[in-house]
Amino acid sequence: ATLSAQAPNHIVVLNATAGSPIITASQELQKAFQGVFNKTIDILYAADNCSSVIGSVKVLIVGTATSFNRLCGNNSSSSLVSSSDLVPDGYLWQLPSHDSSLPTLLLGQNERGTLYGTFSYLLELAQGNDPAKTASNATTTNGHTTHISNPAAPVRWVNQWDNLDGSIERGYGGKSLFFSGGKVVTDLRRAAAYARILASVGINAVVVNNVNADAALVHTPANIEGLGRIADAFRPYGVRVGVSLNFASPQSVGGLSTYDPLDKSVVSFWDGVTLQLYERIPDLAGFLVKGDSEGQPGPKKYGRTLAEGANLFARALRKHSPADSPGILMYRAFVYDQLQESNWRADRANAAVTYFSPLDGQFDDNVVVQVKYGPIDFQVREPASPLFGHLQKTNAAIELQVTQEYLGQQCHLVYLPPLWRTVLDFDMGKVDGEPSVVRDIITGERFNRLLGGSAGVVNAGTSDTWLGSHLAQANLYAYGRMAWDPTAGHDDGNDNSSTLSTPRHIIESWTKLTFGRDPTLVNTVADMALASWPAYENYTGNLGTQTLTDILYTHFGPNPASQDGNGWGQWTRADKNGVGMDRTVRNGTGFAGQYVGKEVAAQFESVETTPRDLLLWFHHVPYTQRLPGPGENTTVIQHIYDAHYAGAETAALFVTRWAALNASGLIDPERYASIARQLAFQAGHAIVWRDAICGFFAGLSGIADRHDRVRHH
Ligand code: GCW
Repeated sequence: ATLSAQAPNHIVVLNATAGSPIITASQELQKAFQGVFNKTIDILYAADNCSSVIGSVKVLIVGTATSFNRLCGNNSSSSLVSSSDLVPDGYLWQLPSHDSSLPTLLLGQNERGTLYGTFSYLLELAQGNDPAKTASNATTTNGHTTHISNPAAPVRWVNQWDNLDGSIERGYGGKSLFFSGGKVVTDLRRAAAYARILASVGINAVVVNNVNADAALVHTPANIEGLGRIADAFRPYGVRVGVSLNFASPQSVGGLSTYDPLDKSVVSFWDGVTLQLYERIPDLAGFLVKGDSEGQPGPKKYGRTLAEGANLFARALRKHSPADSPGILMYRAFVYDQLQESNWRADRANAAVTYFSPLDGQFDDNVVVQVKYGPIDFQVREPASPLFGHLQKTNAAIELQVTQEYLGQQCHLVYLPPLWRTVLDFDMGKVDGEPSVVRDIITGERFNRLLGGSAGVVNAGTSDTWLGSHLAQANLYAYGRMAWDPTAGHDDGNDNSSTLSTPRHIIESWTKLTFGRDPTLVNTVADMALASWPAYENYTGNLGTQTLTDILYTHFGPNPASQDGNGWGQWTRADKNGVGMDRTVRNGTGFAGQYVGKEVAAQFESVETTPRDLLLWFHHVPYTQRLPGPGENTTVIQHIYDAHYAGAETAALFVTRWAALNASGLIDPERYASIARQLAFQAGHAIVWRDAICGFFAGLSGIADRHDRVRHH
């Protein structure tokens, strides 16, 4: 009852033009008050002053802080708000105490910020929370509570790996929302609905096409027009379009004899493309480029550095974008060579630092180097990429993967925030006496950079569930929350009353918003989610040996034998005596020495001080090696058996936990059944995994399971 009292008599929109995110914000409020409190509330528009609309009546005002001060600041029933604490996309709420007649204010630093402030306000109401009470860093003075929220970083992007033919690389949720048959689709209503989802969690741009970019995308006026239509569909939600480019386009579609980034004709080719794009999309977010990686063309062919390659696009963007918000060039650090496995010191994990560290300081200011969280490729466990510590004069963003490529491809429940936290909280070690934690590096705070942030590979598609699984949506929600605040879900041991202070809080809030607030329901989903990544790690590849899935093509299901014996470089070096990659400086690939902090490098140099989770990532050990560190010091081989059995048992428990919800009727039949089917598959597949991995290692090592469970041929 107290909450529904928060519904105003009128919603007042300040100074907004048609299609502005502010208008969207007012419509979302109207929809929500109708849906949540069953109240019909009208929208009033205030263009030049707000005295006619505020005063005696209870109003909720949406707009930018600047317009508020200009239009309403001198009104008798309101005073100026202080907007100096807001950064672009940030917002403030000013919430009157219940007996006050002051207006409720939802004000953004810019139009996008207004929408973010509105959504986050509504997310609180929809969870049954009183926004005035749950707001962290809120101050209460004469009759109202003020809460300010700023994004920690400007880059909060999504990457879609959509191809022009409508397929999505590593997409598990249907076909592309944007492309079909080489063109942009006509009906973009689903694309707009996707932008709404993204805006609700603070995402501000989507790169709509695959990093393995089709050169033809930017080639025809029809496609540029199509990209423009996507941008038009996104704009009311404050989501901007970004485009992946193919380095070789000047040659393959432009008819030039070269794509050398220093060649004048190449420079003017990209100038032309960029100009055309900005003519149609004045708020284009920028470009994303994958060069010299996995067969993609790049600057190396012409003996140019990756920085010269990146700056080519950055300069075209700089030239044609608005000076106050230059287009951003995201340049992927995912560059590696195929190596000879017979060379004990060869290591794909070394590549990013080898290529990018010498270039630190050579990238233009509007370049952001986009670094996958781990040095290999979205594995179930990796140490954070050491490259983060080397980008001290270069803007950096972290690349996370919401699409569960190596993590069960949406057929397995794997709740990812705990994995992401291990990377965001990873300390690269002391540089000039100060710690260098990944979350502080990507926000630009640690090395004093103006740009930085997060890129999440999402791959939503035409599936009713967007991602191909109801529960996988929690990862998208969490991604947005963590991109806005990379400390979200970081449990610092203090109960700072933030609603998102642990990974559990994030999943609880998502569950309330998605399924309802019943405590049994919320606890069940949260317990399962939090157990899911450890379980998946247990029944796939534990101790840091990577996922052990089929590496050659599908990246789905167990195939431990596929890791080794090829040039992909995701080796485990499993043989009859032992397993693990020796990445020490002393005797291995030297990867451990890439961490800028000497103390971090030293920790990984010895088996005794390496965390168990990463043992086989850093060391090649005999199967009879005892596990280091606290806990049962069983052998490596026995741990492999035990973990796989434990992981599969946990997956089996999900099925019964979920079934209990049906018995109590806490969830609608359709979603209940869909999730039940997924969990049943997962439980079965976990056994397939368990037996494949245990059998493989039993056969190779010839060492029996102490509990006599493992069979092999
Ligand atoms: O993880 C690998 C994927 C490729 C992907 C590549 C990349 C888009 O298997 O499908 O290509 O990484 O991130 O570029």
